[in-house]
Amino acid sequence: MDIEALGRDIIAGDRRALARAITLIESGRADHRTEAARLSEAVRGSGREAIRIGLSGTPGVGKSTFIESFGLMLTGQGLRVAVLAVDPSSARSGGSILGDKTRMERLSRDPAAFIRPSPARSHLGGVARRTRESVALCEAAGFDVVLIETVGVGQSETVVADMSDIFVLLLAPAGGDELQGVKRGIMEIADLILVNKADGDLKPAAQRTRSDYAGALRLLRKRPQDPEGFPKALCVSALHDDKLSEAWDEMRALVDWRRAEGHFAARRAAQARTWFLEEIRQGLLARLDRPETRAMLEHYAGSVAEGGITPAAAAEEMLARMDE
Ligand SMILES: Nc1nc2c(ncn2[C@@H]2O[C@H](COP(=O)(O)OP(=O)(O)OP(=O)(O)O)[C@@H](O)[C@H]2O)c(=O)[nH]1
Ligand SMILES: [Mg+2]
Repeated sequence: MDIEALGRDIIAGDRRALARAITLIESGRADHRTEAARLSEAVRGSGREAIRIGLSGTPGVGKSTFIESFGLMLTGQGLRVAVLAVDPSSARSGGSILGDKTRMERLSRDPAAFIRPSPARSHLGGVARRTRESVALCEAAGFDVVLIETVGVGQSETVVADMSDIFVLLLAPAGGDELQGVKRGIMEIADLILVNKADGDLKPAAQRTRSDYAGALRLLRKRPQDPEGFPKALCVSALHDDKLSEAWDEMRALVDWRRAEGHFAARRAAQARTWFLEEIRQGLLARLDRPETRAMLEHYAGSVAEGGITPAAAAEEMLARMDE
């Protein structure tokens, strides 16, 4: 494959080239990994910068509905929007792709939008790495906004926040006065909380939920990357297109402030460091899978099991041999 030509086609805005490149990135084959790394490097100099928005929320909260409405609003303003997803749970992936095809029907037909569902059947680390590289490709392809969706399971919110400029948490109106079991760690990474379904009978509950969360956000430690009034909680209705432009105004205000204050670039720099260290960690782990290393592992594991050497001494010896 001519990687340099593929990179040029992506930068020229060729959507088929972008789709092909993401398929390459999603491949687990070692030669494809090498090509994907070359491709990432080839598009690095595009000089384009999208707003990367991470979006998380539990199943049924309205993520797909929100992305469809919000995405159409943005394309209506002349912006180009890419939608990617981090969904590590294999059980859901088939269903969620199907569901999203119907729920994002209009957006997926919009020529200014590009939607790519999460690759199926993979662990979080693998999906994260592929999504992160795909985000960079979408950015190079000239998309103004890249939405990265994740369903709130386990570590996936943190992973998405680590590849986003701003992180948006979507919530549903709560019945009682409890804070819906949103973990403190998630609250701490949220830049904007949107209480969705603030329409019809649910509106009063949505407003109560919003003010509960606004109160909870005020109790959190002040972060240097926030201007006055952030993080913020708002009510929206994805189904009725209500308050979506207000939500976008808040996102833009936050991004503008962070750009002006240097936090935007600093966050991306910190993310690049994090992902580099993660690549190294993954690369070292992958070395354990090499046949000669596996054989060595088996050899030492056998000795350890027989009591011929302690686990610590065996590990020391094997690591020293691997360094040779
Ligand atoms: N009343 C109301 N219903 C909504 C709103 N947004 C979404 N819904 C409904 O909530 C249900 C779930 O919406 P989805 O957009 O599929 O939710 P999701 O978060 O993508 O769900 P998963 O993909 O399963 O994680 C659907 O029946 C939507 O019509 C809203 O703003 N108001
Ligand atoms: Mg969905």
